[in-house]
Amino acid sequence: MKSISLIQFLIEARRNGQLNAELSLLIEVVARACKRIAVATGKGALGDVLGGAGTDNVQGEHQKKLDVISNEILLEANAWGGHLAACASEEMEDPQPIPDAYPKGNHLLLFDPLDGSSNIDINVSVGTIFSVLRCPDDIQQVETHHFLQPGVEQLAAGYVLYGPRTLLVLTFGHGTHEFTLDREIGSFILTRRDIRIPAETAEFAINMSNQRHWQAPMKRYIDEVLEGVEGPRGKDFNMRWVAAMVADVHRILTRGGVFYYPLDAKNQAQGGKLRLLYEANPMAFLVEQAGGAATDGHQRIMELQPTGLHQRVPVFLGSRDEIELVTRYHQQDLPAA
Ligand code: AFP
Repeated sequence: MKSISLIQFLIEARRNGQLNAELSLLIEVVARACKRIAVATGKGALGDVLGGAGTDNVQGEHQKKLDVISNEILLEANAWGGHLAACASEEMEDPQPIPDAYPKGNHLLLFDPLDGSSNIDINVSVGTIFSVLRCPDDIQQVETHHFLQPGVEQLAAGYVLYGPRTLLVLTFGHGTHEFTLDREIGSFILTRRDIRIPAETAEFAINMSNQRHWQAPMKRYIDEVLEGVEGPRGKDFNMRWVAAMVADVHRILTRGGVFYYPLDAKNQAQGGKLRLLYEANPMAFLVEQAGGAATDGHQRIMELQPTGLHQRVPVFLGSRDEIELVTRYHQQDLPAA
């Protein structure tokens, strides 16, 4: 079978009018930066990159050395490319404008440089998540509010999964596609075109240790699922939880399933656990483009109007039938927060 590299794939998409040259080059720059992150994560103790950085990020979470390294790699790679007006990251309180020394473009890039970083030290999968927005025209200086666009405005989104294989999963609104890094030649090669998520599933992902903190609709849904073949659902379910959203979403894009991080008594004050702009929205875009669904329990994630750069939301995504059911339980129980 003739292999298609990421660059060839993007050139074809440009010829088909699916994306413009600037966006295509921006995706290439992000992919190239992620190859460097893959090398850093792969070195582990040999590269002195394990353990804490001794600092906290804007969310008050302890940063790992690799969180900081990955953030710097993405910032540096994107600063000079000429395709961006500014970047925003989980690791930085405010957006970072492109330095004056470099040409500026008309895109905004948001990223979680290393999602699931508590997995790093135990050698389990982690990933980078990114989202691309258009920068409004005639902006002298990019400010936080320019990033506060609903997910339906995303031009592209994707993640890179650093696992046994390094994979890039990408959408620019024309399906969701997977590329595998061929480490010998250093290129991402198309390995799945137009991924589809089955509408039905019997596999769910949730952190069950939070069960006693959940709201009534979540408790009801999981209680029914756990009753298996004897319960109202009439079938046995299986559970998986990697604790790195990228890996859990990748499983869903491979064999179906659902991922839940609901509102609970512990995260209620913050509005949820996962970040809207650089976790929930890009994942929702990828999942919807593969035929799945993504809600906050009440409405489509991609239609939420963001109110803050680091805003958190409840997340329910994956196989469509299951997401519709769990969303219906929430809608019947409570008005949207
Ligand atoms: P970290 O990047 O701090 O490890 O958080 C990962 C994450 O944001 C997401 O990738 C996981 O799905 C989720 O948090 C895991 O949360 P719990 O630790 O509460 O299970």
